[in-house]
Amino acid sequence: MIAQSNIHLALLGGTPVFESKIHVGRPNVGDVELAMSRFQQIFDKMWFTNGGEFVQEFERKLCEYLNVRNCIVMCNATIALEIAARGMGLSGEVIVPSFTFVATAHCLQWQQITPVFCDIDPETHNIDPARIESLITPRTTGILGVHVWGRGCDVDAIGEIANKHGLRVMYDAAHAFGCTHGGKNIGCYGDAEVFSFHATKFFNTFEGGAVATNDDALANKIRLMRNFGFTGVDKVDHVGVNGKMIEMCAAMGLTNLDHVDRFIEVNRLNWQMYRNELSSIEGVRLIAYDEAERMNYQYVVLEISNSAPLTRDELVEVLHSENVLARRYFYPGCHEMEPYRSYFPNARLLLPQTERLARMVMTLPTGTAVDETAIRKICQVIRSAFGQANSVKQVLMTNGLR
Ligand code: T4K
Repeated sequence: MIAQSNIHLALLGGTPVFESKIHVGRPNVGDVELAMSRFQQIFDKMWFTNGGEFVQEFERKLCEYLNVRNCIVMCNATIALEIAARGMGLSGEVIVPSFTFVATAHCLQWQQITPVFCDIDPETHNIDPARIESLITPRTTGILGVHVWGRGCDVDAIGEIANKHGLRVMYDAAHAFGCTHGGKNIGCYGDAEVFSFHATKFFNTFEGGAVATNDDALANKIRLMRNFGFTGVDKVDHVGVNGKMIEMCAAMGLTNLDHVDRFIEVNRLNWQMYRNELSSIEGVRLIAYDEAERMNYQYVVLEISNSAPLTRDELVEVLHSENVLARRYFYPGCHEMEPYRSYFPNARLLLPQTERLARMVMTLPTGTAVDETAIRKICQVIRSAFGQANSVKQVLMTNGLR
């Protein structure tokens, strides 16, 4: 057990608490030997891509796991979002939160669809349905919600608005694999939902993503678009692109899918440990997960309020100097990134909650790469940083924040 006294912080001349870097987003890997034997089979069969056996098996198993009719795997979630948006016929303007990874906005802008940024609910961090209607114009064709941290959007309210105005709905579910909302698996909401299986996600296929939908016609269209629009040998009936997942990634996905419950349990226990360690620290709020739902707990999210002795950015500096690579999320909001910043220079006036949370929110390392000892040490660094806030501020003022 580590003593609760202040650590001699690296920023104040001490030795970093961790010798090597602790990451947010360290990949989880299931059974490496099984993965290797699957990789060997790929070389034995000399079938690398284009709807191979592992991709087909992975899609079948994902449909079972998610209880959804269609799950179309892709090379990554960004391409999956683009193809889904195109398959749904989105055009003109689409309403989207700015408090998200920039891929959510880019998937629209990439195809000349204007992302219209909507503010978020300060409690859920998800798109605020109460703000959507005032953004609808004659050019609006859809709403793209993001289930931030895996916590489901207010799908009922969004669905109602969409029905009233004849809009399509899709969800960026990059954070939400394995989560439920309203007791149903995320993957079944809206016209389509998109998962990311990037290496930094708790369930990964190296790189990868998938579109889940119960709309068979849309699924068929998306399948064609994923493969250049080919409907048969030498026959193209659709504009398409190359969004295919390769066999190596599907093999990794199959291997990790068997361990997904274990990864979630590890994340849940880590999250609980952080909760216990951080509960008494003034100015730090750990984002909670609904225990009535199945959540993946893949993000340990803190809001650092004005009453904390250090700002979020100052705390991140302290943690980095101890080799804890905490991340600011989502910083800055998409509306502050190019080209959106130039296109909509006044967007921030309509996004007060996004602006506020982008200054307050950070994430801490979790997953199979951290253990109880590491979590206790990370929390002790936070306590020590707050305990020596004046000295920390002075050093940062002299050296300048990065
Ligand atoms: N929508 C949302 C809401 C998303 O969050 C994302 C992706 C997408 C859509 C698009 O999904 P994909 O097209 O990527 O499937 C990462 C990921 O690249 C990205 O997938 C993720 N969201 C985003 C939030 O974060 P970076 O720029 O933070 O990655 P990077 O290289 O800084 O890595 C983060 C940490 O993880 C580092 O400390 C190093 C560690 N790491 C990383 C990799 C790649 C490892 O330990 N091993 C690794 O293999 O973007």
